[in-house]
Amino acid sequence: MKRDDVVKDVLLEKSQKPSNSEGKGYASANVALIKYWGKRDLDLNLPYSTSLSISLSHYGTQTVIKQSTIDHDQIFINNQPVELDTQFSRRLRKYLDLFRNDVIKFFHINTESSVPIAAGVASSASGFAALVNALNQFFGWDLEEKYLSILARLGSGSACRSIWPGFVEWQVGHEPNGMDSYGVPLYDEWSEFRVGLLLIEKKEKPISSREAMKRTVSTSPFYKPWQDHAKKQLEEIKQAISARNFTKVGSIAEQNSIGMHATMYTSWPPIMYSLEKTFTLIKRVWQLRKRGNSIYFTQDAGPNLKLLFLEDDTAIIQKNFPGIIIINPFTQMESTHAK
Ligand code: 2P0
Repeated sequence: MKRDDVVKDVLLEKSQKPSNSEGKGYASANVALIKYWGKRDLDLNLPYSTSLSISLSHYGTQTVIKQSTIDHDQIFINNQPVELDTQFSRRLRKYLDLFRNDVIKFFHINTESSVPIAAGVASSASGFAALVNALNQFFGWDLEEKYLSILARLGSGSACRSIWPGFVEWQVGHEPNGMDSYGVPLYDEWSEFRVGLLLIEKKEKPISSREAMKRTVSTSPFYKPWQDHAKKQLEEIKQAISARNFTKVGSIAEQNSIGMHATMYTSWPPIMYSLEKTFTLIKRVWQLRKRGNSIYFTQDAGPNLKLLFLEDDTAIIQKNFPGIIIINPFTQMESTHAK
């Protein structure tokens, strides 16, 4: 099953002609508490297991798309033109190939992001989800969120969770075409829940998630046990979220993340996204826990850490982690603009 076939299935008889002169879309970044790591289908970004994330409200990507007035794509980041042969542009243009037609051959895109690109802070997730939202408005597809999620997944797996705010479960699905593998919101509001972003390094990562996942699945002897454990963790964390049991949510998320990094470290050749600073900060989290503070961390495919804590611990967090960006995932979004 190819990506083009999935797009055809999703769009069916939808118009190829844009309904609007431009389309705008916003999507939050998301942080996985139960991680997606490993694809059963590399083309369709279908995962081996269900993952669960929290979307980061104002922290995300805003994209505006329209028809290009010249005979190639025009890509801008924060209104600055980007070369078409960079890794970023090539990936984007390949994705846009799925949506070119007789009417629209080339696109003009401006994307503004509060998320550093490719530093393990889910920039591709908010980026592709925002792009799908923008395309939906531009073409006037009026798609159900389930289908927006499927289209976003074709750009980047984790993007399918960024279609919704709050806690989102990306269901693994079983169909070969992936039509049952998309994000579903949990609808659990938790106003005291906080995520802190510790940006250690903003540079591009040394190995892409895609390559790292492939290597982990094919070489780590601990991949399968981690997956089996993650299934239990998923059920436990969902119960803990609905019971607002923060200690349980934090400890399951931290264990799941450490387990994922252990599968990478036990791959061959080994993969390690952490830098020395990452370990220093992890130890600081553990010290604070020893002192009785309910603070946990999770780490994605990069050296940066995301801290999980409750509102009451904000002052302690700020004192111990100067420069941390604190996000309230359940704050009301007044506008769709990235801040
Ligand atoms: C996640 N990560 O669940 C996991 C945890 C990083 C570690 O999803 O190849 O950019 O585009 O499907 O989604 C990062 O991988 O990978 C990721 P692709 P993606 O958030």
